[in-house]
Amino acid sequence: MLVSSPLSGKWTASLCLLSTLCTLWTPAVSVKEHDFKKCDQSGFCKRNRVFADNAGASSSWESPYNILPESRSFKDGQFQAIVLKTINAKGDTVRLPLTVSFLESGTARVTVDEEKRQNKEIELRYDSKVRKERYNEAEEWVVVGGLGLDKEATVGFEDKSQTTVKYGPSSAFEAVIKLSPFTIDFKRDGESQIKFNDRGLLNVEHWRPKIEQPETEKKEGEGDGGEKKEETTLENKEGSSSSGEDESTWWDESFGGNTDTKPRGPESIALDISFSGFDHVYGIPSHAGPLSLRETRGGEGKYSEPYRLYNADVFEYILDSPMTLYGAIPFMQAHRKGSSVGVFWLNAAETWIDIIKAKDWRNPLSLGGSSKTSTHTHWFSESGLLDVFVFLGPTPQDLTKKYGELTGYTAMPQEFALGYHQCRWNYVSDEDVRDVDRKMDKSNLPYDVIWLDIEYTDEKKYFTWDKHTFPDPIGMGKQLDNHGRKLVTIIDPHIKNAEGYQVVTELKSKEHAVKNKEGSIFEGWCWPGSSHWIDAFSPAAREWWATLFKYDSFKGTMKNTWIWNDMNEPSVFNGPETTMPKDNIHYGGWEHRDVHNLNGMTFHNATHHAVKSREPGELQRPFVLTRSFFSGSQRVGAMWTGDNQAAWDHLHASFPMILSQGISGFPFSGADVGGFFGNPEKDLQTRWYQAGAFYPFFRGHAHIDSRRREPYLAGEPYTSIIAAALRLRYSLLPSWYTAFHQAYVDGTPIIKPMFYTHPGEEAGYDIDDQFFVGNTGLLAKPVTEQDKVTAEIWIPDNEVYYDYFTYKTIPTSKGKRAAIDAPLQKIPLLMQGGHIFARRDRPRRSSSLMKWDDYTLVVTIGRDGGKSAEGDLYVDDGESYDFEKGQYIHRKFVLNGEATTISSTDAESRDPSSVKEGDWMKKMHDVKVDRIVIVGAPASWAKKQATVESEGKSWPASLDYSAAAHGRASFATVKKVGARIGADWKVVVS
Ligand code: NBV
Repeated sequence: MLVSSPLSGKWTASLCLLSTLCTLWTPAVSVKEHDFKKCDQSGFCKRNRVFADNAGASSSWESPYNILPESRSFKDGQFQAIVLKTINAKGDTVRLPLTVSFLESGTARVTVDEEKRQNKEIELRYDSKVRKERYNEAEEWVVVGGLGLDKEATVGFEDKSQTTVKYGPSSAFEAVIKLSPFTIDFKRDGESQIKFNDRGLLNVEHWRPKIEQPETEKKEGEGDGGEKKEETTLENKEGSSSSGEDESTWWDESFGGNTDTKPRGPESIALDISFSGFDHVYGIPSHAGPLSLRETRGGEGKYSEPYRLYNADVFEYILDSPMTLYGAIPFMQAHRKGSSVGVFWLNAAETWIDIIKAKDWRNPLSLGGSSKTSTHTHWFSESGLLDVFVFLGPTPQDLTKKYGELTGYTAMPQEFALGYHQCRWNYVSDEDVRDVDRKMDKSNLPYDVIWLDIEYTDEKKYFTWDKHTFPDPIGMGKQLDNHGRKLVTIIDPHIKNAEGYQVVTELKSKEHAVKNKEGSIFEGWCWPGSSHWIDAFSPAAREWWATLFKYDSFKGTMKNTWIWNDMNEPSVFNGPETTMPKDNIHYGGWEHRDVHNLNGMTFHNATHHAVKSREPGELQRPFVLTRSFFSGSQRVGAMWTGDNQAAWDHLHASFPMILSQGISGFPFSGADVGGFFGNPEKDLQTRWYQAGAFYPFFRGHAHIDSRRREPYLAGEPYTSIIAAALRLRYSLLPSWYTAFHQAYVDGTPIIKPMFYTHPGEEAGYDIDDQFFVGNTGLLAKPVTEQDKVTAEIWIPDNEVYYDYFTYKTIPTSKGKRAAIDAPLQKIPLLMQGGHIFARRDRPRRSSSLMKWDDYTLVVTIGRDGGKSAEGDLYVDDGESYDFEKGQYIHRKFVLNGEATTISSTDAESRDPSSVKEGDWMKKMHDVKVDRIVIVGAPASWAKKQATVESEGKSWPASLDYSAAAHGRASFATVKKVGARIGADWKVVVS
């Protein structure tokens, strides 16, 4: 049988039966766009766009959705009513229960369901395999808190046309719910921010019986990539054929040779959401495009397709595109000066989002009469509930915090996970791994983790090793452990369908696999050839999955082995759009269509819990990387942006993508350093390492067909420049870890775009190639263009900025672009005045070897001349969950220029006696602040001395002062400070 892989590689099934040869396919140049649907090839997308066009074209358009006035009730923070949808000219209606919940957090939630109808024909239509209701379990996977109802919310006004509810902080928020047609206007301080159904595009495709027609009228298939398909033309009982609706895609729908049987027929939900007065919207990752989202209905500089969220293995993806990628976070933020608001569309089915921006007309004679832009979005999902959370800000920080309250914050990773990861498809043997490990050391290249891709297995049978190439995995693991290093092995969700393979035998006999539409185990093609897929929606399947990771089950793994989940969209080579048929069935009788975008997260989650329970009383925080994700995935690990290319434009595209992840609640993200496909030129590889040193997840990776490119192979000067980038990352690890802690506490992104840090500066709203790192004041703009030797960094405020490496004061001011020298060996990196951040400067081979090293603090004097600077440092054992029991150090550093002291106090004002110190905290008594570097130190310091006061003692420390020269700022170094990092101390300069 010939299988043409939608991954656009060409190989035959017979080759893949000999699975080691599976990799002999030839990759194509770029993604085959026609392997993935365009909107007009996806029935519900096309129908909803047409719906919008018809509505927009008619001046008399009226949304057919009205609230039944007498159905309204309001109790304990919840408004409930029945929305009636008029479905035909006769005036027949369908009842849609509406709930608007006002949450204590100030977030509102709007849910529209479909009332189950006593309709025999509908009942008969479905056999027992498919669940007969709209999918309503996304919340169980995604939402972990923040659902408490706001009992203070009150009805402010009600009459026969509307109900207005006041809610939120100081009742400053308002939801004006209009009855006819049904609309909601969300206001803050009386000003409209977000409107639902303002354009009348609400569309709930109600369930209806399928009337089989005699197969007389056949027509050519639509939307199947040009192939012919046979399809019965159907007529709908409720008369909508005469209403002009396009019914051709209501039932069976074909694409690329696959037919989706759609047993429940059309059931999409759609809504227009307008952001009043906002002309920037962000979020809804993952897409390879700009951070500030583009318009999608054509025209210059605009896309003509909607943004799509349908997790897929989009091989060699194209850039600047709204095409779907591997993961989906349906959280969108709108931003303008003075206001940030957002919506979270909780739906796991295929989703598309149109964006248009329009000038609002305003009477020029009225006050504030200039026209402003509003962003009008239109969301459509193929099935499930309409379930939308509304956030009224007003700051970007409020949005990330409130969204995280619902979906959870970033898991606190082990510290090693922030180090450098060395990966390739594949290290060919355990000896190869040991060799790379030795060579990294020999070349003074720090790293923490080495990775094994699919070739380590015995014929792609996960949980096994190829005995010829990896005869001694334990010996390999031990060598790595000697330097505190880890191993990551890949485990994918497709399980090889092979005789005698225990894992597949159990998967089948215990019924833990995804089923096909007939209710038998689904079989498809992936790396191992014929495969089955674990159904991680099933609790029993997840329990079984956990047994496979036990050390005595997955032999050859050790405590320093961690896991990589790939292909979990899921990728199915012979499936529609490289994934599973939508009519497959999951645990609970839900169709794959309903849960598709959750699939990757359930698998990632199952692996996370499996690894966490490898042995009783497991103490380490798991590390599991995922390719596919959904809202909530941040709670269980890291993600990367998939199969990019060794090309400058892919390097450039990585930052908008990672910044988008950050503001969308999943900041632990990175892109393959060096580019997955192809062979980077040395300068590209070098620049990519400099950029990667600023990815929250920093991993070099390469395709099996690419040339070996471990950084020691680059040769000089490249290897040394890459080593410097790695060292920079390692020295700043304390600050990266502190930033991760902040993300864990309140969802703050780890690298932050300009609109997030400077929400009042409109010129920064489009900027997505520079960012601040955590709370350090470090402003980076890694070079992502070939032959570029200067970087123009946009300066967002009137602070003082210093070059990180030269201490040169940057002659600039707010709103200007400062030209920074950036020859190949230099990363454009500035320090904003007014901060204090921590480093560990001693070069080591891995992060765990730095565990007991002393700290350097860097103080940057701001434009107030040193009256104040602040920063913090969070440290814990970097491995266990003891931090949850208070076993951590969290310091706040303050420079107070009046009295010229730099002090360290507990950042959370904890009483030291409240925590009984465990082993790690005790050992941290030996860890000190070694040096403090003060960049921009006042000239008066030239003649001053430093005294350290801590724990009832005081002692002198040497203070070296260097005056400003040749554009370089003055700086001072306090040496051998010797105060404990965990104690209160003060350095007095007098
Ligand atoms: O497992 C092989 C690769 C992996 O290296 C890559 O990082 C993933 O994104 N995997 C995809 C499967 C096939 C890629 C063509």
